[in-house]
Amino acid sequence: MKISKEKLLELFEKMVLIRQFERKVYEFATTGVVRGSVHLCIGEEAAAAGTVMSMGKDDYLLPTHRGHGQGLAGGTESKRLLAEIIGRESGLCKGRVGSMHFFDKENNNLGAQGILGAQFPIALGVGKAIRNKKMRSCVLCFFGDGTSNQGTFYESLNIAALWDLPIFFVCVNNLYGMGTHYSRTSKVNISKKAELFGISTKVVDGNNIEDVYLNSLELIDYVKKNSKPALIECKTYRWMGHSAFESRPYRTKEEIARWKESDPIKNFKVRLLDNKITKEEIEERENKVNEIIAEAAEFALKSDYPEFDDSIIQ
Ligand SMILES: Cc1ncc(C[n+]2csc(CCOP(=O)(O)OP(=O)(O)O)c2C)c(N)n1
Ligand SMILES: [Mg+2]
Repeated sequence: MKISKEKLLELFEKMVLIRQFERKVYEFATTGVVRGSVHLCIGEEAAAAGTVMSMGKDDYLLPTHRGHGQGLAGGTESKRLLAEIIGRESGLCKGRVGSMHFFDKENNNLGAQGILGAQFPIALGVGKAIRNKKMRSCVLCFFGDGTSNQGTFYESLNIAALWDLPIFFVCVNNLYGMGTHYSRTSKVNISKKAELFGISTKVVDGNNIEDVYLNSLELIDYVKKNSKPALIECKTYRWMGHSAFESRPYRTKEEIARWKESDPIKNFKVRLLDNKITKEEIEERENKVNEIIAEAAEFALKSDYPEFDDSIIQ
């Protein structure tokens, strides 16, 4: 399948939006505007945008603790997410939950998880509800490479396969769980873990958005047509530390530099130019994103904090 010019530009714009958004969160985190931990997905933009942008409007999303990009790709407004992350009343969840637990009902985003592996049994419940209601939908269940070692992953793969549940498991394999390389945590590739249960899988270059997008479209179609689970493993890399405040002592400079060579945005730009998309059309999208992020930052910073008396009950 050939991706239309408009869609290529949409995919590009979304990746740029995710990166600029995360840069703003980093700025806020390092200047004390964000309180607590934030996990950034710079470098992983294609894995987020390529998978989520292949969702249908009746599909559901379960993001991870590193989920800003997944939420934005699903249509969440930058300004409301940014306000949420800095704890303001105008935030997506009225500033009560922050970076790791935001949800967005309007965009079928059922909520990010701070507990690794909690998303799998939730996906089973959503998948079962979709089946019971005979809907033609699916749920995208995101997880990281490290999380694939949790017991809930295996239990949920087993039930998803046994009950034919329409779950699209999306692994963002960025090679590390905190400071531990995947090879030190498991002898088995993530896709092989799902294949053991008879689940269809694809392993893709998670830094190539066309590859991620086209394979996701195919797998989502398969999941919905057959009411069966499937899994995609997107091989990518996180450029930043595990959280915004970490100094990355466990990776060499050379390794980071090597992965930066396969920057999903920079390389896509080159392919867009080869696809007869002009420099001006690309810059137009970049400028649009810069404006969105500047407005989002202004909106978030100008918003009030919630009232203390109303801090728990909404
Ligand atoms: C049950 C549980 N154990 C440990 C943690 C602490 N923790 C938060 S993120 C993380 C690493 C997750 O690695 P991965 O699944 O690869 O996702 P990534 O952070 O690389 O996106 C750990 C151990 C947690 N949040 N929940
Ligand atoms: Mg990881």
